Amino acid sequence: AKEPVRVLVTGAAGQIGYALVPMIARGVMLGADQPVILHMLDIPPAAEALNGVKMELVDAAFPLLKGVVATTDVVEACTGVNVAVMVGGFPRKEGMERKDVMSKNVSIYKSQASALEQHAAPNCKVLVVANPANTNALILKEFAPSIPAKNITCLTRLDHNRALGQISEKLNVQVSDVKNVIIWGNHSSSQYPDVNHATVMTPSGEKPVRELVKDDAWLNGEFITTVQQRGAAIIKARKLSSALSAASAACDHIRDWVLGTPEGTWVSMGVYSDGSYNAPAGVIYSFPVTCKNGEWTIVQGLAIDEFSRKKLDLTGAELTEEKELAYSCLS
Ligand code: NAX
Repeated sequence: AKEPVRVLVTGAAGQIGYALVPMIARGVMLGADQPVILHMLDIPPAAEALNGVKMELVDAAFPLLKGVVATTDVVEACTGVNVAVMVGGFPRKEGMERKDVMSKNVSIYKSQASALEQHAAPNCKVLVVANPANTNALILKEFAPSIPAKNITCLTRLDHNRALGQISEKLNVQVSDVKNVIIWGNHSSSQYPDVNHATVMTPSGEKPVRELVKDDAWLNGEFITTVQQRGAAIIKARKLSSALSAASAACDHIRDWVLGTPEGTWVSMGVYSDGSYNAPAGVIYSFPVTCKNGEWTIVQGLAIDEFSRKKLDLTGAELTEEKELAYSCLS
């Protein structure tokens, strides 16, 4: 039998946490044959709710779940973890300045970076979900210098999956037949959902999405804004932000990273930029990646047209600005 993998979920008493922990305990993240031990962290005001989640995990009697650590102590939470999903953060409240929210999250991610660096298992893989996700991940990277930069990522898979969903609805095809959309840049409304290399499997083979949709105005307009603003549309409808889709995307992200992407398929991940595609280097930027043996690689050589170039630059500039704002919170 396989050794259990320890998976940390921060903000585990929140709504994404509530959707995510049962998925992990059922093997959705790491595979149906992979035992897990869940580490759940939240802050003291949420301690009682966190304990309630732990009670429900016990009550669900998940065969793969070999243990649960529910704590408000960051060191206990981080000790020995192989995978860390960072969902906890400080939300933007009405009337709050962007800089104040950034400042709160910078201090959270700075201290959690140190705890992970000192106490997580070697080669721990980190996924930041909490917003501003790219910049929280960057802060985590900066303050955990002994964790390889390759191990620190942020979630743009929800945006990627939303783009697949929109194409599938538009063409009335199965979402599993659509692939290779790309989310470029920031997980914010400046992100660029790109379908220029996306395809659909049809009875007569793989066809480009553009050829099948035959509506460039929609693809260059409404499609992009729908994906960019989907989070706001969910809040309007549910009076709560996306939770089950975010949890599912977090599982997809880690699963593909650990177990690999299928041949010929790429996914979107926020990763430490090396300047590929002339994106700013030194920020966490979402790229198309393939994964093999637990490592991601940016897909190279894709053609970027003038329309796309502008959008890649715009979201890159926003990330550079966020980085500067985050650094100004440190001093
Ligand atoms: P909730 O407010 O329901 O849950 C957040 C939880 O984090 C709370 O239980 C809170 O007590 C806890 N928390 C706060 N500070 C903490 C700390 N220092 N250490 C540990 N836990 C802490 O929010 P939820 O809807 O679950 O969303 C969580 C985060 O995901 C938010 O930042 C949200 O903006 C972000 N999202 C990111 C998405 C993405 O695609 N990257 C999509 C969904 C979501 O909006």
